[in-house]
Amino acid sequence: RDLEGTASFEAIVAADQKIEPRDVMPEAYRKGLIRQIAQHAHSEIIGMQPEGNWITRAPSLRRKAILLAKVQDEAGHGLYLYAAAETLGVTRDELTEALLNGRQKYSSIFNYPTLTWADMGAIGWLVDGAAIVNQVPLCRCSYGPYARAMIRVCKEESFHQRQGYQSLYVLANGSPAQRAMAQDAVDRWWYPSLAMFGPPDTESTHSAQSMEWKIKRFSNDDLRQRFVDMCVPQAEILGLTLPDPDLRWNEERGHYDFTQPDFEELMRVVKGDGPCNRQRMTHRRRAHSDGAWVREAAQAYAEKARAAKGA
Ligand code: FAQ
Repeated sequence: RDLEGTASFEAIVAADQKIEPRDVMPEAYRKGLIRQIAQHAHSEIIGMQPEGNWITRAPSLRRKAILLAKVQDEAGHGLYLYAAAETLGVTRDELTEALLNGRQKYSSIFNYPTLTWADMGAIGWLVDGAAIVNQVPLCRCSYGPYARAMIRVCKEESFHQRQGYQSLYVLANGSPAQRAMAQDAVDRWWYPSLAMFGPPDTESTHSAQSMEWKIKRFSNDDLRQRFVDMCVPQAEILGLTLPDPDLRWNEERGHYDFTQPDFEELMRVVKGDGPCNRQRMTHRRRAHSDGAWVREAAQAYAEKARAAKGA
């Protein structure tokens, strides 16, 4: 495949087969994938913080064990994704550095605060729900290592989504105060979750190229609509209201009409000016420098083991 060059790349993509790390690929494809996969990996790692905030305050041992496991899964997802990005010729150190110096981004959603326990339920239901709608099509993306990582990630995300929904269901059917807490969490997380899908198609800079290369399979707006259509009946079962007075079924379109999120707010948050951007990055920098001794110890151990093998 190497000798055939770019034409062969196009043939593989056209045939819906996978591009693998050793295949020749256009430089822009490689760079675009590094951008998206790295941003995705950083999101998983930064995404541990909002929920990490509630581990010590979970209302029962069972809920605590579940939340711990979920946050741990997110670390695992970050690691698969960094490994997938590394197959494109970047190192984990370079990716970490790009996050810490602000050259690479992470999802806007993790710059919002987790104010109450009900936020754990709302994040599972809405944030993991949005992540699944966005990621299931990525299991069929043209780059093999990314597509394969997504299969396992999606299986775990769907468990995360169900646990969040169940947790929110318990609160929604609990005392009036618990019910109010659940409604408040949904009110705060709804629009930031809709914004996770990115800018509207008319303003999405990467969509056309990414769809041509079969990295993206559906547009930002199509996935956002799919997510809304999925959430409305689920909200009814919860007995909670989605905070959009204009949300209604459109018989002609066969979809729900809804109010779009504030895309100016999305861009502000992406550029670093959301409610928790500074806190998230400060924490991440501190965790990275606090972990230096672990990296050094692992390196020293690996060198010793290598020397012992050679001896
Ligand atoms: N946040 O041209 P497009 C999770 C940027 S789920 C920040 O439309 P594209 C699981 C975009 O990068 C969250 N930036 O871009 C979890 C670009 O800027 P650039 C992570 C955003 O790539 C759950 C510019 O705007 N999931 O972690 C956002 O075609 C619970 C123009 O946008 C993924 O990353 C945003 N919301 O489409 C963990 C999924 N939206 O790079 C813990 C993979 C747009 O040129 C707890 N990624 N931007 O400077 C994707 O599917 C795509 O990259 C999109 C954006 C759909 C996010």
